[in-house]
This record gives sequence, structure tokens and C-alpha cells, in this order.
Amino acid sequence: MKLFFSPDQLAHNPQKEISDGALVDAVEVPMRAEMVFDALTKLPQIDHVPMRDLGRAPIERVHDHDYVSFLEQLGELWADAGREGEAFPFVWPGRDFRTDKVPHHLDGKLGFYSFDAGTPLTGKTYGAAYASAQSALNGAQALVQGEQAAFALCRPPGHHAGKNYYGGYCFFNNAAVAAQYLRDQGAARVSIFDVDYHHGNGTQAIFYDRADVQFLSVHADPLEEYPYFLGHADECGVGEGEGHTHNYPLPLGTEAKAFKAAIEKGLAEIDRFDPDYLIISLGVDFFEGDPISQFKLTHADMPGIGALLKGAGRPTLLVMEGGYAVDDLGRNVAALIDGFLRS
Ligand code: OKP
Ligand code: ZN
Repeated sequence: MKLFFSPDQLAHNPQKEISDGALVDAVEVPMRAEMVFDALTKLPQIDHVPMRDLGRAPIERVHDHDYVSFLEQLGELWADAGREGEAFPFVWPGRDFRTDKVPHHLDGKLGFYSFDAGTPLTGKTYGAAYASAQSALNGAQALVQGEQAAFALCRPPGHHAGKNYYGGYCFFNNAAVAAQYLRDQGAARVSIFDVDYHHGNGTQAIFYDRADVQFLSVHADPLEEYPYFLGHADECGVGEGEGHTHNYPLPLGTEAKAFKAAIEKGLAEIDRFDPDYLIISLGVDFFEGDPISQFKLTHADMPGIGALLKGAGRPTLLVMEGGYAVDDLGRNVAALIDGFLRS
């Protein structure tokens, strides 16, 4: 299995994030990718291959040009404002506000292009997020070239990012960019199965009105867990997209049995949709030791999850999303991939 990862992805190195009312140590850190890289490259079937720069155009097939440019310029804007450290928004266009004018002021722009205050943004974020999206694109290209499976070690993650907003540690929606690339390369239908503890609100929103990209997600019930405002079972798509979104919210404390049963429901829908390609947005924050999550899957459960996903029987791109138990992250991802490869 080809593994795609660029060291440029490590440049986004936030020190602090806002969480639980305090400025605390950031959890979405470069070390995450290093741990996964080290563990995966120890598997004999894994082949880390060089990447090509497929450019900014495939990113802008999903994300608005002005949003991409905002991220690119943020470092300069922040420094010009005489500020230091990570940038955080604090005011958003909530209900009754206008969103047809982009504010000139930096704080207005930060709120315009984001949905939470929990995502540290720095002058080095753009380059790292760009490289992360390139990993996903190269993985998608490998599938087009005939590979049956590929692993894109994306970091920063992507599934919370929408076409013109960041949040949840995500800037470019790597899985969405890969799906759109596959469509543009001639695939008729692509499925994205989001198997991360958190709902993939950005991915869902990007494809909500489309019949060509199916979106499915297993995650903690949004009434109890971030991102709180999307991911309920009654969200099924709209217009042409009706019937092409499937959400499986699960209670806090969910263990492997119920988690796998929800994945099986998703797999049955994927079969019905009959995609040319499957993209798995994979976050192992469903692990019992995850510091920000409350599911109870164990390390021993990981290979079974990988085997289950392999059972979809489609050319599959695995795109890394969350997972914050840094010391266990590498071995958890490797165990899951080992289960995938062995079955
Ligand atoms: C990103 B991904 C907890 C703060 C949680 C947001 C979590 C984003 C998860 N006090 N902040 O889906 O793994
Ligand atoms: Zn997550």
C-alpha cells in the first residue's frame, strides 16, 4: 500500500489552543503525524513514495478562491497587526447577521472564515494544509493509476473544513478535495465514509446537495459532542443530494460492537450506491485512551475495524483525520491498517 506524506505538513506547529475556557497546550501537533509515519513505515506492505505537487487548482475545486487566499495571507496580516502567537477568531456572523460582505478588519475576516475558536491558525498553517491536501490528492491519483488502496497521512486534518471556513483543527478538506479530484478524473460516483469520533460536518456540507458523492459518518451524538450543530440521523441530503447523506450518531461510551454495527449499516448503503472509489476519513479518536473523546474502542479492536472497511471491496483511499492519544496513535493506526491489509 502506497503511503503519502510530506514533511512540509509538520510546519503547522501551534503551541496553544482554546479549550474549556482556557488557553491550553495544542493537541493537534506535528508529533501526531510523526508517530503514524514511524509505525506505518514499519509494516512490510507499506511503501512511502515521493509526492508530486498537483497544484492549487484541485484545492479550489472545493474551496473558494478568497478563502484559500485568506489562509495564505494570514501570517502577514497577523504580523502587520503587531500580534504574536496563534490567531483566534472571537466574533462570527451569527443569526441575523450579513454574510454577503467580507470584513476588511482582521478580526472580521477570522470570524467570517471560521466556525470555532478552538483552531489555532499561524503564518505556517497554509503551507502545511496545502501539503496535507497534496497527500490526499496524490493518494487519489494512485487509485486512478490502478492501486487498490492508498494511505494519505493527512495532517492537519480536514473533515470539519467547509468550502469557505476552517474549524476543528481543519483548514482544507483533504477527503473532499480527493473526492472531487476522482470525479474530475472520470469517476461517476465516489463514497466518503467518515470513521472519526467527530461528525465530518465540512465534508457533509460540501456534498449535501450532490448525487455524485455519497457521504456517510459514524460519530458521537452531536447533542453531546463537538461539532454540536450537525450530524443528526435525520440529515439525509437536499435536492439532488437527497438520500445520499447517511449519519449514524452513537452515544458517548460506545464500544466496538455498536460501533461496528453502525459501520456495517454504512457499508450496506455504500453497496447500494455502488461507487467507483471509496474514501475513508479515518480518525482513531474512537480509541478509549483518546484525551478529547468518549468512545471505548480498544487497541485490540483496531484490526477488526480495518478488516470491516476492507470488506467494502472498492478501491479505497484512507485519509487521516483525528486521533489525539499521541503515544498510542501510531500503533493504533498501524493495527487498523494491518487488519485492512490482511483481510
Ligand atoms: C477534530 B477531529 C475539547 C475541544 C474539542 C474540537 C475537536 C476537533 C476534533 N475541549 N475541540 O475530528 O478529530
Ligand atoms: Zn475527530
